[in-house]
Amino acid sequence: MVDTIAAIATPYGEGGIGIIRISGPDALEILNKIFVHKGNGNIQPRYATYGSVVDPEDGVMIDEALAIYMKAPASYTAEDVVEIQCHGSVVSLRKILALVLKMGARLSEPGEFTKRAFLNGRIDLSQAEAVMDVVKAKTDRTFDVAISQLEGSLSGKINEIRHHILDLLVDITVNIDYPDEDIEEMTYDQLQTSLSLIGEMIEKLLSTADTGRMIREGIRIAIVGRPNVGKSSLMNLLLKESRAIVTEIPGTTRDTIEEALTIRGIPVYLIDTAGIRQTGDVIEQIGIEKAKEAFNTADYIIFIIDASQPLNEEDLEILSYVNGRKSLILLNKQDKGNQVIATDIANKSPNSDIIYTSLIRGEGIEEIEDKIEELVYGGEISQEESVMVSNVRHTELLRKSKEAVSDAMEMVLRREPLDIIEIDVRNAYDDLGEITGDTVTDEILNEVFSRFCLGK
Ligand SMILES: Nc1nc2c(ncn2[C@@H]2O[C@H](COP(=O)(O)OP(=O)(O)OP(=O)(O)O)[C@@H](O)[C@H]2O)c(=O)[nH]1
Ligand SMILES: [Mg+2]
Repeated sequence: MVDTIAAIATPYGEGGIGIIRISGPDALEILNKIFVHKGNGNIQPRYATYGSVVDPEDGVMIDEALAIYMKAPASYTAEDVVEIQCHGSVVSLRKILALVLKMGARLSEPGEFTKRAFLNGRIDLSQAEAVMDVVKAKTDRTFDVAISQLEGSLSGKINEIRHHILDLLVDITVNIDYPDEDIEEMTYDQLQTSLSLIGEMIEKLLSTADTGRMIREGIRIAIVGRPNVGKSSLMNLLLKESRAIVTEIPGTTRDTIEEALTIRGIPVYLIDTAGIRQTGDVIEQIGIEKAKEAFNTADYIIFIIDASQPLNEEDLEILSYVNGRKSLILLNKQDKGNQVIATDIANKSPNSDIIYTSLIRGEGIEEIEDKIEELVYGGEISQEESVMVSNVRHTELLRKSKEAVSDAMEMVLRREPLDIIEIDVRNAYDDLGEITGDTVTDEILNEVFSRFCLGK
């Protein structure tokens, strides 16, 4: 027995309109009890009807509203859905919701509308997850990836791979069950070919995971260096506003400053830090500890050196930590002279990119943004790549599936019996099924939908 759920679907606050959403077998009946329409006739599916919401017990009108009825299965949840559009007032929305609940609906849990859409087979699990990504997207690029997943791009790819695995499973099973029949015998060579093809397909999807994660979740970039090299100047330039205090006094920034911004469609959390040096100042010392913490937890480091002066010990010490991290080194203050050149530091942190900048003149910002873009797209994945794995849950399942394929491959090479190989192939199939929700436990479902907002 499915009950009828309701929730306020629009954000809490003032707005032109607000929407209460009802889904379930009693949705229309509840609407009819509380809605008095101005015209004649009944509420028609897919028409907006103007009227007012009235408490049937005392006849008191709550608000003017438009009611829209979407008849099952042509609705978001594939159940009967009613939306009541009233004024975007917290009071009106709360009162109407209370009335709807009094008429027999239950307050929905977070994500329950979307969960029903999934349970009723209208969308698969990865599409349901994409709904929340669409709602939460802060940049164009994040939004594009989420929309494409919602449209089923990832599901399509996963189903294609699962189809290949299923074909293989059928062949294996037939060979196990009817070894003596006159069917084409499965050779280990054939198995090997199929498994490596499947492995490659999974690998190709996995190769988009880093980029996908960064686009979905954003990247944390820490700006570090000794005092007075231009860290706060960079922060302000990238933010295009005067957020951090910039002075010629070393030790100006004492606390870490974190700001969210968008660079070329990528969500970025930028952290300006206190200049790292030996100091007796207690406050500055705490700031430096925080700077080190930001350094340790960042995805990407921008290390600034004042190139108008020779490298000092502090620079060299920071450089030794930068080495091995994904990082960009700026040789700043080019306008004031050039005491440090790329070759002086290249061997001390061979994998860092190095750029010459004059932040006071705003020179080098384009190149810095280029590097951030490169970091995210890795040079291999194009901006237009449509199928991208962005969700950590999906990435983990793809990895598990890939491992199962590798295990199966190992067994094939060792010429193990088919029924043993079959177990791993089946695992690979089920792992991918967890992405689309074909093979999924209630626990996972609850976990996924608990992260949704109310009314979605
Ligand atoms: N000539 C020159 N001066 C610069 C450049 N970049 C920054 N400065 C100046 O250097 C001084 C320090 O800049 P900040 O951005 O405050 O440096 P910081 O690294 O944040 O310093 P702390 O917060 O003290 O660690 C300011 O006077 C800036 O105007 C540059 O490219 N050339
Ligand atoms: Mg500063």
